[in-house]
Amino acid sequence: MTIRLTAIARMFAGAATIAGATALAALPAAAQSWDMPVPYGDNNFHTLNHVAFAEDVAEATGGALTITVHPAGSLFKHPEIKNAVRSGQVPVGEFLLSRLSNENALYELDSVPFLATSYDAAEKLWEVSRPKIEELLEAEGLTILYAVPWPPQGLYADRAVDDGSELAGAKFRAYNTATERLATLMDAVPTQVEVPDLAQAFSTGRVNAMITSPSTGANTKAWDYLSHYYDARGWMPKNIVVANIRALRSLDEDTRNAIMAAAEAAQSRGWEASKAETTSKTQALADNGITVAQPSAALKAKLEEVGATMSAEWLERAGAEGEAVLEAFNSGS
Ligand code: PCA
Repeated sequence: MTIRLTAIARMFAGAATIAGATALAALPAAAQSWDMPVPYGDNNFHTLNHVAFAEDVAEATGGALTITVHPAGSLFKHPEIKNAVRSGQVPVGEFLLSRLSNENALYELDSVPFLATSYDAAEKLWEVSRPKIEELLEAEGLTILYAVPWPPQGLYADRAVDDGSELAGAKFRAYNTATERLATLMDAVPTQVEVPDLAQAFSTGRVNAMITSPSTGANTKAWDYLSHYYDARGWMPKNIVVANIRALRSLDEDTRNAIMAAAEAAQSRGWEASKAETTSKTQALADNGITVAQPSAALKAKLEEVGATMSAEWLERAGAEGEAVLEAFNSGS
């Protein structure tokens, strides 16, 4: 996975000219510090990847730029992070890309069930959808630093689920519009809960089922309140790290280059970490007493039926633009 440097170079062409014409540009830049709000906890592989990114930047710039990662929505809550970066309250931040689905259906493509369920497919999906997503974010003054998928999404419940009917009426934890819709189509009742609030929501009975990764299940000790995990491999939603373009432009060129190089490394490291988590965290669920199983043929059929409905609904919302991206995804493989 590589960051497309051409787009970045284009973005900064103007800034370089202005800086070059200024005597001040020759002065050494004062040390700067950036705050980076992220939604997930400090034991999560995405968060650990951001910490390594920050370390890389500090090292490459000789301490000229230090980035402080604020985990678990501690600086800004998840729903506020994108706007905090857009408005310049913070220069950089992370969020789940598909949370922006109400702004444009393309943001939600990675959460359409059974479209891309392997890392290779997820990579291709990102390649074909990235240019449009980049354009949409740039129009808001944001640039993409890196994007990393969660491991494939599986079904957790406090009961055995043999054909899906067991979930009728269950309180189903959702993390975006797509998981809300999925819950409704499974005849369950969706409730949005952020990961930092998950353990409490389960232990107080606010929810009793969810679809998420083995990582999130293990990070939140799902074995304390859930009994079954079905490795359904439904989709692989991505977290995205964006920076405010004005904030990037305010840095000298060396510092900017250090950020872009560290971002490229973070993207590769993140995808590898995600792959490793798929195995290690599924094992952790089993080791801690969760019944880990493949979905039955009936459950699979039910999930696929729900997925087909959601794909059709997505296409309708995404229109010709979405269709073109989907065609590119389906071609040549
Ligand atoms: N974990 C996040 C998003 C997808 C995932 O695997 C969550 O459960 O909110």
